[in-house]
Amino acid sequence: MKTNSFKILVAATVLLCWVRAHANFTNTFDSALPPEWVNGCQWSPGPADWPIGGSLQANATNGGWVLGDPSPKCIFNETQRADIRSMINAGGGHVRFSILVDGASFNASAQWWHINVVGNSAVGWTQINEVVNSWQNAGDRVLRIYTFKTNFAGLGWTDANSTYFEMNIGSNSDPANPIHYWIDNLAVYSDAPAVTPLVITAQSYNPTTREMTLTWTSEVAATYAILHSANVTVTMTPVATGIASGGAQTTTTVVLPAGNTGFVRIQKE
Ligand SMILES: [Ca+2]
Repeated sequence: MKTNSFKILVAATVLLCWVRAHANFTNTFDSALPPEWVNGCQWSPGPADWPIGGSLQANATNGGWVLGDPSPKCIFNETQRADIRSMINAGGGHVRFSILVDGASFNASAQWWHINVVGNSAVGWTQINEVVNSWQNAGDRVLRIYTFKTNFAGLGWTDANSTYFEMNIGSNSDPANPIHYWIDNLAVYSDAPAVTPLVITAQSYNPTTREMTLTWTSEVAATYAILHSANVTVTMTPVATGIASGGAQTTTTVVLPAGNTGFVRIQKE
């Protein structure tokens, strides 16, 4: 007796499948100095008027050019290094943090002061001078907040194979005037668009009507096509195109061509 079986295989395809997911990370220094931060810094409850708590504080006892071992240095740990590599691959990598000073950052003298930032990696030492170039009036107690932001290239973080990533933050001032600034709200992030993996979450097939209903994870505002072929050796042809995203998930029903076997693919257009 001849049996009439029908086999359908389904597959999901994303056109951007080589784009790797990337992970951002932050540090708000709320309760302790993270172990990756070494040299010339300590945990601090933060400036008196800083409403969001603990910070990292530079604690060099001398002024002058302070950059490198006497100044705050972050040797990003392996988890963070993996995240930075993923962001280099994804593109759009940035580093942002706040630099804070108030009266407790300075001695009683009126004085000039600068902040400099350096990235280090396999690419080498990459320095950005005078991200702050400011003046402190004698006796000024006011909290001031400066936001530093650069893309990864600004720190030389362009080699996704680098085995290390470091950042140094340093000050420059008169040698008699150490600068006890704070650092807070470090964010290392990529603004590259996130890629939603296309995963089929439900499927059903009615061999009488040849209707196949598929549900998959989708991206808002994307459109999708359903392709079909009788076997994998021939080019798949669309059975439906321009299927509007239903949001985080999309469900659609298509009528498949007649045949005892077939392959179906969902493709982001
Ligand atoms: Ca904080």
